[in-house]
Amino acid sequence: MAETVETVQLLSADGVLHTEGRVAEFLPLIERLSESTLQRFYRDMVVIRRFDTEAANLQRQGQLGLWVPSMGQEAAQVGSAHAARDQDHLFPAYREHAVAMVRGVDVLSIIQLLRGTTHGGWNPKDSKNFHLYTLVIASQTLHATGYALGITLDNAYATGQPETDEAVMVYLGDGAMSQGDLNEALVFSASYQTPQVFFVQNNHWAISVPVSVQSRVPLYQRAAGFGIPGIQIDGNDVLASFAVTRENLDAARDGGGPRFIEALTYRIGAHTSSDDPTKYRTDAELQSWVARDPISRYETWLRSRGESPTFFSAVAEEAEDFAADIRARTHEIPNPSVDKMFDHVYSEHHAALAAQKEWLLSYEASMGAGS
Ligand SMILES: Cc1ncc(C[n+]2csc(CCOP(=O)(O)OP(=O)(O)O)c2C)c(N)n1
Ligand SMILES: [Mg+2]
Repeated sequence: MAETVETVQLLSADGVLHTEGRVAEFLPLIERLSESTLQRFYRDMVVIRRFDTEAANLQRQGQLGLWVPSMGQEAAQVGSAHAARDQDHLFPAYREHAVAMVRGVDVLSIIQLLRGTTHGGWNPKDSKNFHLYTLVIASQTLHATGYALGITLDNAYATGQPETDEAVMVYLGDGAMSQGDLNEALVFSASYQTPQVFFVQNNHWAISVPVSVQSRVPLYQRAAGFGIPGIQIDGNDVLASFAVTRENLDAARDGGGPRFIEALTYRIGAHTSSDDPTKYRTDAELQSWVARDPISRYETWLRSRGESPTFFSAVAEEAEDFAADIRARTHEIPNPSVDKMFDHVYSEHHAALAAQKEWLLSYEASMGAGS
């Protein structure tokens, strides 16, 4: 039988900060934050939501092949991303637009990816070790654990101590919990006590399959079977997401081995622009999550502690400018030449590929100018 679940929530759905019970252990991490950091959480959530709607519109207008909405998951992403330290390595799935932005990725790169003009998008070395999007479900968990294992080994040779400077965080979804890759990553991570956090955004759906089918116990409780401490948080609470992730990443960094966080949240939009969620979920369920919106509860809290109305209007204006800039730059993205797809298949010259490239170029040329 599953044990009783205690979800860590610092901010209630109506924006009141809890101070009693288990949350007390996390409050000092929030109390230490500067006003500008608290403002930044709000700004990032609002800007990325506006980006998300703009990108969805661009997809409907034929500018993108596909869009993957992140609406509703802003608090889980913004809180955890700010909890990571600059030297940490973050491995995303494909919906972590807010994490990308916080780590310094120009999110136009995500647009380019879904427009099909780039196959990678950004260089992790230029974006505070935010690694590339991964569409093969849960494969990034193995990449992350492999990287974390490398840190462990380097550290063992260099210092012989378990503490490290760098930690790793991997983002995955509730559906990814059912993949073999994730379960292998958990085994290796526990065996070798890698400095890493598994951050699951349980948005309750894996396309049309509800999490209730994927797991008969709360997802975080599975971690215990691997010998990994697990915790469940209200993923729509940016403060809980920040504080719990900060504590767990630092524990992993300090030699405590891997940690597992399940952030309860909800995908307000469709799985992708190719999906119609009205076919498999009820409006009542959707509305129950809209009522627990991550941005409005945080705004209520900021206002209750005296944040000025001009701050909120400035952020709204910034979000509009951000979206307008994305739209303008999307229209300016150049089309890559057709032979570009061959460029990074092999690191060295490959005769068969060269022949294919030559064939495609001559075929294109046979179409005449303007093809
Ligand atoms: C190995 C693999 N199997 C199937 C798919 C098709 N697929 C794409 S997204 C998805 C659902 C993933 O759900 P979840 O892990 O909860 O992430 P979410 O999309 O909800 O963020 C599936 C099955 C895939 N991309 N890779
Ligand atoms: Mg999911």
